[in-house]
Amino acid sequence: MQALGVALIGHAFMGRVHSHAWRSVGAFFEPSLEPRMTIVAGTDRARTEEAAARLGWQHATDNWQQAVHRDDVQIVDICSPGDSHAEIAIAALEAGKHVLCEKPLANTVAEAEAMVAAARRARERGVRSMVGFTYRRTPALSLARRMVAEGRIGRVYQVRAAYLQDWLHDPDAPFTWRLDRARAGSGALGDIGSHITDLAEHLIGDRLDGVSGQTATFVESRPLPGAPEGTRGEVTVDDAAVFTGRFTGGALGVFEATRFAAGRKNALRIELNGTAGSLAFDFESMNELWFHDATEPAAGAGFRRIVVTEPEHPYVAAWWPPGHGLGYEHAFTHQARDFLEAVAAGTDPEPAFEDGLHVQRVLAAVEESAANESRYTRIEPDT
Ligand code: SOE
Repeated sequence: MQALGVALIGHAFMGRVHSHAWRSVGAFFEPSLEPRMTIVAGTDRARTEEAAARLGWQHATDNWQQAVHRDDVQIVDICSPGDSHAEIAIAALEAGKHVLCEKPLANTVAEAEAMVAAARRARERGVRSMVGFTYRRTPALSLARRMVAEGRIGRVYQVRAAYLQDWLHDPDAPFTWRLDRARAGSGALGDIGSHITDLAEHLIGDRLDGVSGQTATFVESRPLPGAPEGTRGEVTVDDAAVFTGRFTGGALGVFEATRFAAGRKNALRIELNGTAGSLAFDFESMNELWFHDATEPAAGAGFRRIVVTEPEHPYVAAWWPPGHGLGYEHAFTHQARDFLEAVAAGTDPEPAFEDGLHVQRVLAAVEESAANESRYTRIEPDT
């Protein structure tokens, strides 16, 4: 079997879960190409060497350019903060390397456009690219898409999507790069709002054609780790974002992304209501999909729970016997498998950079709408 060398850029949370995926994909899926965990790049040499040893990478470097341009590297996997995505992805594509890039694709629409242009030029030379909207590959959500495509809920009227976390609920939770607009692009909106935007569109197979949004920053500064006691970093992104939108096919969407939903840890919830029924999912119970068949006689109808652990369910056959559920990390292994298969087949993996650019446009439109008071209809105060 042909082996392809992988260079991982970044080794924090996303780098660790991607490392797990590259390590496990061969053992469970027998992909047509074998990924070789060639090199990991970070910003600090000692910490990157330690990460390489712990996560299973052959080499470590504090110079991403060096990793990208190695002759024994054919895939570049970008897990670094958003402000580095465009530069690394474009350099890698120009060097003829296939690119998997974490979401959101970029920090701005302009960067995402440049990345799409580079991806298109590279595609003509057989070089593949993909953006990591990984939740698409959670089996219950892949099943939901299959059921929508099969017409099980009919024409979709409404989408209700929320991504709720609470890791910033404590006002003294430390400052991180994710709270710095220059590094992260936006806050909850881009980090987790991007996921539900992509997912809603992917599940119903339709695009948003406009949005109306509001954003808020509830805690304006936070303790700066490593700085003298009392030093605080300014939060320059949204803590929460809400928006509504219309899909081109006529469905309505309601979206909510927040890091302040006390008690909600990683509650990615999505519900679809259609002419023939409804589907509902919550990542906190990720092996379950709820389905209501509105064509059944009303007396016996109601939401029923599908436990998505059968071999007939997407991706599941490669793992455990029925009932032995999967976790957060498994979708990343599915993503690595699908990426490798597309490279082997000479086809374009999905979601493409074009999908990432479209989501970037939605995020920018939400911010523009939120900033534009003239599009905000005020309610007369009580007299
Ligand atoms: C942090 O909010 C985060 O790690 C996101 O960046 C990921 O994309 C999501 O999978 C989990 O939450």
